[in-house]
Amino acid sequence: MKHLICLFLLSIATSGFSQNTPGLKLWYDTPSGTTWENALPIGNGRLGAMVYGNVEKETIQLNEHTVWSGSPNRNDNPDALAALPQARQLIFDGKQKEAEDLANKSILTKKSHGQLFQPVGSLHLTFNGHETYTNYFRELDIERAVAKTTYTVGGVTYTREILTSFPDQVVAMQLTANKQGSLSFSASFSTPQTNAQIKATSKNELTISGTTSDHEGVKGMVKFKGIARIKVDGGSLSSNDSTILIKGANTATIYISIASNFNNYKDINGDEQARAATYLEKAYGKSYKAILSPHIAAYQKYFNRVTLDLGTTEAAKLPTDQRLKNFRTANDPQLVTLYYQYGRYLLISSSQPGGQPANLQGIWNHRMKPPWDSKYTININAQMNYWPAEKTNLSELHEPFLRMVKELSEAGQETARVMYGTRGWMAHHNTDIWRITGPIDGALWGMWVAGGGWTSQHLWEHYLYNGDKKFLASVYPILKGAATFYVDYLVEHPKYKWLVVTPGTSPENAPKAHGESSLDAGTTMDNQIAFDVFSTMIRAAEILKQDAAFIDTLKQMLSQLPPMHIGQYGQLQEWLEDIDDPKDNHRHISHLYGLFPSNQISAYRTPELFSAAKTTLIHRGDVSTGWSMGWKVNWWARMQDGNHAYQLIQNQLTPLGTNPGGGGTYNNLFDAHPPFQIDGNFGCTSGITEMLMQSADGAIHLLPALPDVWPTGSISGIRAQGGFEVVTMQWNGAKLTKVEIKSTLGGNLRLRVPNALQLSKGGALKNASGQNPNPFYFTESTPAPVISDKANVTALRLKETLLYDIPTQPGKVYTLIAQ
Ligand code: FUC
Repeated sequence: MKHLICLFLLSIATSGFSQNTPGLKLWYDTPSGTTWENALPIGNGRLGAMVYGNVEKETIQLNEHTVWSGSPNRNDNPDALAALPQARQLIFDGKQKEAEDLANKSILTKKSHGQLFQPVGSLHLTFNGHETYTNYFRELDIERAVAKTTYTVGGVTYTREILTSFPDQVVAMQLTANKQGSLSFSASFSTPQTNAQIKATSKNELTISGTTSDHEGVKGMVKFKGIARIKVDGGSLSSNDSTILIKGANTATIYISIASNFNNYKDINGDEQARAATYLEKAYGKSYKAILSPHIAAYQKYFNRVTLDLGTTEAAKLPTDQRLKNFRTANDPQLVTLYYQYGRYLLISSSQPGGQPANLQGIWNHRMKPPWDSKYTININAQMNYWPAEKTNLSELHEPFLRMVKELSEAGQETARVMYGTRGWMAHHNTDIWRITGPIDGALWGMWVAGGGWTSQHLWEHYLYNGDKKFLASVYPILKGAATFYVDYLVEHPKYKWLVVTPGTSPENAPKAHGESSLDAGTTMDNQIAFDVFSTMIRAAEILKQDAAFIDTLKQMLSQLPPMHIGQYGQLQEWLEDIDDPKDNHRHISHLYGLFPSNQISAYRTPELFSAAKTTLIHRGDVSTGWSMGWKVNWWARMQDGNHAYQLIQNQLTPLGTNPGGGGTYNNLFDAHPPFQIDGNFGCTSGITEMLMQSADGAIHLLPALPDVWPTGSISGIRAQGGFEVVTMQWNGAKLTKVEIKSTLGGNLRLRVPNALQLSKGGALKNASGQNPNPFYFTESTPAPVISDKANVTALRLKETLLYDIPTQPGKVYTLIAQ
């Protein structure tokens, strides 16, 4: 305890001095070697590169976001329609295993189980004579989106800087030495692609041209072209078949352009050659410096919107991999800040408007057959990638995901019609760049029908943050289509008479009581998603004054969905039957969708469910796969338990191998499922925001889950629903000292805070009660739960808070200080 107090004091003492401390950099005093997860990621949303920082043999591994195996294809299974009534009957008869067998035989796809996101290749630079070196240092500066490697050989210091330019759409690398004429190296390409050619096309240009692979019966037809062109100052350039030699240069600049023929999920008639050449010609005319500044400006337009200061300690002075090793025992709040901002860096770098959404590995992959094909798992992982988008002020970067939802709504109409005989649209648990919507992998995983329902909620979330009615009107048909699928797919449960999704699953979990089959009727997550799909659709229709008759149908059906159930152990039931195993520590806790990202379970409105959610979280335990721990940070934040949320951050921020049976973090701060999966990075970044601010449950809750280790700090730039932006929020001794909130849309600002505040210009704040009149904070009533007779449910004791209402006007900033 004494030790802890000392740590707190140290943290208080040094907080606020982040300017003088290591900035937002990942840095190391050793090269990556052959370990891809040591290399540093750079990206511009379309191009991704992993920079190894090796001295004698440098590798820059390259990706382009549209380089996927296969070509436009669908994977519906039309046999499903005939099998559907029998599958339902088997489930209602308690023969889940037989239903699963039937689904495997007649509902699962007979075609592609999804295509592969594939690498383009790597650029290799060989520096003969650089085997022995001193003063080694490499870094990724996430304030500038530039990576750097520097070292000394024979008294000469060599420096390499590399970026993936946002405006110029090329990878640009500059190599310098502090002595004229010292740069001599060779450059060559390699690729794991089997259908590709590499050649030197002139004394300073290398090309790589290829077509992606066939996979699962789908012909590989994405053509890609990569060009690396080198410009030197001094020295000489020459080439043989496939290698460029640079001798005695003062500086060298390498421009890498990559493009594909991909236009959209239905069209691959683009001209990859012309595209790659156009980007290259434009960039090649510019110096590295001329590429650098606009790149930094374009990046900082997003990145600089949010700053976070949790204090800093001596621990921050060590290289990043050392800090990761020490994090569990050291007090290193600045590592949390770094990790938080790294999540934002990764989203900016892997998801840009007009491009593809960040996939399982964002945009960084070196394998021809990456884990889970590096595609989009939409029963959690792809959504998690976008949890930080709105709240960390990167709303525009949500666009690739939102467009994917639109494309799924197009592709998924046929799936809904052909497989289930419904109107509307749906998707199962996975998709890829071709927007497949059929069920894949096996019924245990694939027989989940809520991919459309859940992803469509991101459209609503985008509206709630920005209040753009035009946007809402443009996506209204997608919301309506998602709801229409449910209208047709729901059936009456013969025993309980509720309307249930069946077949459905609680993602990837299979209760022993059901013969370890996941197929069921009315799983809690399916009910919660149907609840959200209907209630958001009703609200969208009311806002846009449309479809009155349809709203009546939805309201009627909404009231017939199963309520949540609290089971014998006081847990939130995962299934309609009370069959949860309190020892089950499955990574998916899908029934807590209702706690986060949804808001059906609330500390204030549904205290029994809130208590049951906590029991469930405790049953499932902490250590798990990386993404599961990331989700748990958000859940414990919603439980208003900052110390437990922090414990999950500690679990996540450990080197891989530290958590027996669980995930952790690689040296480059990539999340480890394991293997690398980027969702955990994004999930944790969202969770850290949720610890400091939540906009849910009818109010903006400030410091809802502050852990004891961050008694003092500040954050600026995060956003809340209803167009509110936290211009700054400062706290000291776990009490808010100053809060400035900008209202962009006007409306009532309801704040829940841990200590009494007043307007800075003087004047008391009005205490709030009842439903928040601000429509962006409307809370849907959650039906009363069904509670087992055996359950002992007591409402949790909450920390005391104050609730204020402040009327706001668009464009105005409201400054509050502690009383
Ligand atoms: C889901 C998860 C796995 C993994 C995969 C990509 O299937 O259950 O843990 O994250 O997606």
